[in-house]
Amino acid sequence: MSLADFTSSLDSLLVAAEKSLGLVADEAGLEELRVLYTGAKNGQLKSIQKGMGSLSSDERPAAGKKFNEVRDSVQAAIDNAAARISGGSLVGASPKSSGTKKSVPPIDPTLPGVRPRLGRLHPITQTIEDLKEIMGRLGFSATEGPEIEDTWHNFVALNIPEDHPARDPLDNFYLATAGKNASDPTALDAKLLRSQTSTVQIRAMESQKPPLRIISLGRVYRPDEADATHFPMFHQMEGLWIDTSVSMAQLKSVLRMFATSYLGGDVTIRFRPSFFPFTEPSVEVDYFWNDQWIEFGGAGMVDPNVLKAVGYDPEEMSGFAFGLGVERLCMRRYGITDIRDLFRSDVRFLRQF
Ligand code: FA5
Repeated sequence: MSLADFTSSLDSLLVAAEKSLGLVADEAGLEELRVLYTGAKNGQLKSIQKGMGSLSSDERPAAGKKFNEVRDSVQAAIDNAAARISGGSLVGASPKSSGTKKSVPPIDPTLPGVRPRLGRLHPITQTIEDLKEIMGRLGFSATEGPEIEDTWHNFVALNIPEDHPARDPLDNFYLATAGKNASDPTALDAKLLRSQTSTVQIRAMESQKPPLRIISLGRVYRPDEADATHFPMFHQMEGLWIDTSVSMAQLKSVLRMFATSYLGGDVTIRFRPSFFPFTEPSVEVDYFWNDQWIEFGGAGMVDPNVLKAVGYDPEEMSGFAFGLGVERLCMRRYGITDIRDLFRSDVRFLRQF
């Protein structure tokens, strides 16, 4: 066989294939034509391909190129016929898609689309936004402080002396920072992950003149063992109101108003006498839920020593401060009974809120 004969057999085959495939009307007929032209054993393409063996080695590259072109065109005609029979169309089908025996599924434009799944804010983020909104209405503006703190802001300025158990390395995440104070938690510039947002009280008073009415929401860290109401990383909302005559009665009213706004008018809260080095007198605040009292915060009148540490005059200024557990508030609001569920990153759980 000459190259010319080889080429003309392929041209004739393609003309016949395109004609018959353009007319075929059902799947059975299409299958017959597919076997006739491209059948692996006795298909017409196969038998013409065998003729390549009798061509000279100079002619073979051109013959192979021609063969591939015709084979791809036949396959494209088969694919188009399949799409036509099943009611779809092959938009942009390329001859390179040869080899597939499957027909392209028809497109039904009347079917509803696939609804994209919308993301949502984590319940703690939602809670933080809600708390800011409520406290904003009570006249508190939001401010922020760093999560890596020094011992001055986390302890010393808050009237927590060097020998106080709250400063114990076992109760805090001190950082192994480079420098001479790396291993000395008593140094004023030793660094730790803040254990409370009360640090931001100090930062706010250091940088602003009174009167002051701020809140600060953010993460805090303690090496607490995780259980249903404790987690080693959690969030607090700090509040601070400093003015010439702020009273404990105002503190209680603000916390009561806040609790009924966020948790609902039927929530029962109570104040218990307590102790914090940076407030005097001090209270802890509980809500009643599922037959028990659960503590959700600490509060009190800012200790004069704290006012002195930031350069305020305790004879002129007074104030109250509070620090509330954001998770405990979120749990009561949404009926979450185990804090750990908030941090398992299980979208099936988180999608509910
Ligand atoms: C404090 O952290 C004080 N800084 C609060 C304060 C601020 C008092 C201003 C006075 C003036 P306490 O350690 O009790 O207090 O923590 C406050 C709240 O954080 C707790 O009531 C609780 O709701 C929450 N909390 C404490 N530890 C955890 C924990 N491991 N996991 C989740 N929430 C916690």
